[in-house]
Formats: sequence, C-alpha cells, structure tokens
Amino acid sequence: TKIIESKQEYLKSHQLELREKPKPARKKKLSFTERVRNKRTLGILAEFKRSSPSLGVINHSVAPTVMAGKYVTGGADGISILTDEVYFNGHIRDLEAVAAEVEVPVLCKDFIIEPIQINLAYQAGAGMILLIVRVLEKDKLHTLYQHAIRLGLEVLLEIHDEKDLELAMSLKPELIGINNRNLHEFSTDLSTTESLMRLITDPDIIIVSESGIKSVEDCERIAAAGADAVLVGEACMKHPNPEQLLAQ
Ligand code: IGP
Repeated sequence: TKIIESKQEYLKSHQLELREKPKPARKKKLSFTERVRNKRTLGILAEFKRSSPSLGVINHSVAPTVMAGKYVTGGADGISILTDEVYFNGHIRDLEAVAAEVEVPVLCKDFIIEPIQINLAYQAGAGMILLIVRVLEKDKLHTLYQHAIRLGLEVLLEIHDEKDLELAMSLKPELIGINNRNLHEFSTDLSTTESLMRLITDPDIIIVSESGIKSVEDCERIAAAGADAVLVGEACMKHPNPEQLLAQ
C-alpha cells in the first residue's frame, strides 16, 4: 500500500541518520504481558497520536511526556507512541522522551518493515514493537519477529482477519492485537474483535483490541468478547481529562 511504499522511500533517504548507535543501559521494566496477566480488569495501552490519515490533526498541543504522565496516572499498563513521521506526525524522539520518564513499557507504533527500525526502537527505550501481519511476507514477518524477541522486546502482532490470524499463530505469539480498523477505508467495527476472539482458543495468549474504542461501554463489550486489553488513541488524545477517562 501507499504507506508501506512511503516507508521504504523514507528508510532509503534516511540511511545515515538511521545508523545504529551503541546500546544504552536499560532499566528493567515489568513487561506489558506480565502486567496484564497480573490484573483482574481490562489492561490499557494508551496511545500518543498527534494526527492520523483518517482524522487529520487530533491534538498538536500536548507534549508526549505530559500526555504519557496523565496516562500513567489514569492507570495505563503501557504507552503506545506513534513514531511515523509522514502520516502520523510522530518521531522516534517522542518515544525516547517518554520511555526515559515512565515506568510502564512503551510500544513503538510504526510500520516496521526492516530490522533497523527494531534496533532504533530498542535504542530509544521501547519495550514493545508493533508488527502488522498484513503488510509483511511470511518469511519477513518471521525474521522481524525473531529479531525483536532476541532483543528482549515484546511484539504486538497485529491482525485484522482470519487469514492474518492463521499467519500470526505460526509464530506462537504471546501477544496479539486485533485491529478493529479496516486499513483501507479506516472505518472501525468492534465486531472484528468479537468474531476473531471466537477463533482464538489458547487462553494464554494476551489479546489487545485496537482502534475505535471510545467509552466504558465499548470496553465492556471488548471484555465480554474475552479480550485482555484495549489500545485507545483518539479518545485519549481528545479528552480534556485523559487520566479520568482511563481511570473509569
Ligand atoms: C488507536 P484509536 O481509534 O483509538 O485512535 O486507535 C490504534 O489502534 C491505531 O492508532 C492503530 C494504528 C495501527 C495506527 C492501530 N494499528 C497501525 C498506525 C498503524
């Protein structure tokens, strides 16, 4: 798709900047998966997203560290940072700043298609990366997945339909994200989580329902479907009081 082509171009033109830096010392944080397993209620991954292709500008006035602080106060188990520059107005520096300040794990939310992006996320302090099953060939997906796991990163393996699920299962994942958003037309439908949950029988896999979750009622619906956590972006970014929203 267009976003993936643009990512390939971006990686080509930023080759020098993207050279690996030495590995920093990392504080050991409890993983997102462990946090969610230890919890009785729905886990929360709260997302920092300035803009998106579907919504345009969402919120350009809050600093990522300020927002992340509010998310943690509200009880988030992890923070997702959109680091894509071209479509989401993010930057890996946003992630670096947040990871240095919060005790919860930070997810590098980007279109990862090359190992160098995983190294950069790791160096910036990410504890988790996103891999979108739909945009990767099977072999590439396996290579990137193993690369991340070797670095000690958690991988949120994003699926949208049955075919994605089948491919995802071949990796024996610990963490799956069900994206309720159709990546072609950007519409969201929470029944995506409901129908895919029926096909996931292994109770040990932690399931995160992503996109289009806006209210306590939506969360109840997701919990009833059997998912373990939600990923919430827009609703948090637009709320005047995100810490209160999350604490509900
Ligand atoms: C958040 P929402 O509807 O709460 O803002 O959605 C998140 O799921 C969405 O940002 C997302 C995404 C992605 C963005 C899910 N998968 C892949 C970019 C790339």
